[in-house]
Amino acid sequence: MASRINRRTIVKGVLATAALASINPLSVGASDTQKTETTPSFLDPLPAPADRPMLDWDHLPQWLTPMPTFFAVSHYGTKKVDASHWRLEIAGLFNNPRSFTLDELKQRRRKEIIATLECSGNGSAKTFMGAVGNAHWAGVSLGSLLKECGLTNDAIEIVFLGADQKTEKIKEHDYLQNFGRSLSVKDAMRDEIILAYEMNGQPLTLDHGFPLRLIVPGWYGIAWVKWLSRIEAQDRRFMGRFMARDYVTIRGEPMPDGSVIWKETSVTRLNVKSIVASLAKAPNGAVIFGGPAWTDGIPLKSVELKIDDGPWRAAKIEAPPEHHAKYAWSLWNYEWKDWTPGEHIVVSRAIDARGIVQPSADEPYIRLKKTYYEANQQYPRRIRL
Ligand SMILES: Nc1nc2c(c(=O)[nH]1)N[C@H]1C(S)=C(S)[C@@H](COP(=O)(O)O)O[C@H]1N2
Ligand SMILES: [Mo]
Repeated sequence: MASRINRRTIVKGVLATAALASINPLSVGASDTQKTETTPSFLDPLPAPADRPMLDWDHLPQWLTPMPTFFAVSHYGTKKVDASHWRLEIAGLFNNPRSFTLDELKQRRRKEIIATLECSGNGSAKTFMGAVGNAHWAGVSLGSLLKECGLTNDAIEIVFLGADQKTEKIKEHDYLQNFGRSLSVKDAMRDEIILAYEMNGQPLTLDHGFPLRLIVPGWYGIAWVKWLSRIEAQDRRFMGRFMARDYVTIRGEPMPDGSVIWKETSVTRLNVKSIVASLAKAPNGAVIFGGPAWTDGIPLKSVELKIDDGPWRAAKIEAPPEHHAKYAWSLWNYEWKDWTPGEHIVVSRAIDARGIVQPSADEPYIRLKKTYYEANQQYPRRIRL
C-alpha cells in the first residue's frame, strides 16, 4: 500500500514537471507501470449496482445499449404473460373494436425506431444514475391500428393497460388495478409511436414487457406501458395512480413580482440532459471526455463542457451511426489538450435547438422542483489526471 502511494506521488511529480516544462507528459518516457498509474480516473465512480441491470457510467456507453446493462423498472413486479392466450383488446369509443393475437400484429407492416428510454427517477440519487438506455424497437404503428378500429371523434384520450396488477388503496378502499397510463388522442396519433414486440433485434424479454409494449419516443419511461393488454378510447381524462397521483412533479414557477406559483404536472416529456461518462487519454496525449446527451426529440444545438472555473467549451457531437435517430441519444466528446495534472471538476450541459439549456442544480427549474422525478440537472464529476 505504502509503495503504491509513493509511486503515485512520484508519477504526479513527473507529470507536474512535464506540465511546467510545457512538454507532452506522454513523451516523458514513463514505464508501463507508470502509465497505468497515470490513467485518468473519476473520483466519484457511478458503478452499476450488483443486484440489478443498469447502465455502468464508468465505461463509455455504446450508442445502442446492450441488453445486460439495460435497466428495468416494474412497479407491480415482472408479469409472465402466456403469449398463446394473450390478446390485445381494443375497446371503447371505436366503430370497430376488436382484439389481436401476437401473430396478427406481427403480420402487419413492421415499423422500427431507435429511441432512448429514461426512467424519470434517473439521476435523483447517486445509486440510481443508470436508468437510461438507447434501443432499437420494432413493432406496429399505434395510429394505424387506432384508425383501422374506427376511433370516433368523441374520444379525447387513449388509455393503455398492462397485464400486471396490484391492489391499490384509493380514497380509503382497496381496488385491483392494472398498471395504466394514457395519452391524448393527438399524442397517441404521433407517427413514431409504436406497439413493440422486439427490442434490439430480439423478442421482448419478460422484464421489458413481453409480448407487447408501448414505445413513446421523447417521453419518460413511465409512459412506455409494458405487458400491454388493453387499449381503451374514452371521452374523459384518465386519472390512475401513475398518471395523476404518482409520477407527478411539483415545481415552483417564479413570478416577476417575487411570488411563486406551485404547479403539479404529470411526468411526460423528457428534459434535455447530458452527463460526463467517460475519460481517457488519446495517443496524442490529450484527455478525452465523452458521454451521451438526449432531448424530447428536438435536435441538439450543442453540448458544452466546463472544467473547474473555466468557460463553457463546445464538445463535438458525433454523427449517429444510423439515420432516423431523432429520438436516440447522441454521443459527444471533448478533447482537452492543455490539461494539467491533479484534481478537477468537469460538468457538461446540453442545449436543444429551441435554446433550452440543461439547468444547474441551483437554477429555479431544479431548485424549485420538490419531487425527485425529472432530475435533469447538470452533474459535476470529480476527476484526477
Ligand atoms: N405495465 C407496466 N409498464 C411499465 C412499468 C410498470 O411497472 N408496469 N414501469 C414503467 C416505468 S416507471 C419505466 S421507467 C419503464 C421501464 O422500462 P424497462 O423496464 O423496459 O426499462 O417501463 C414503464 N412501463
Ligand atoms: Mo420509471
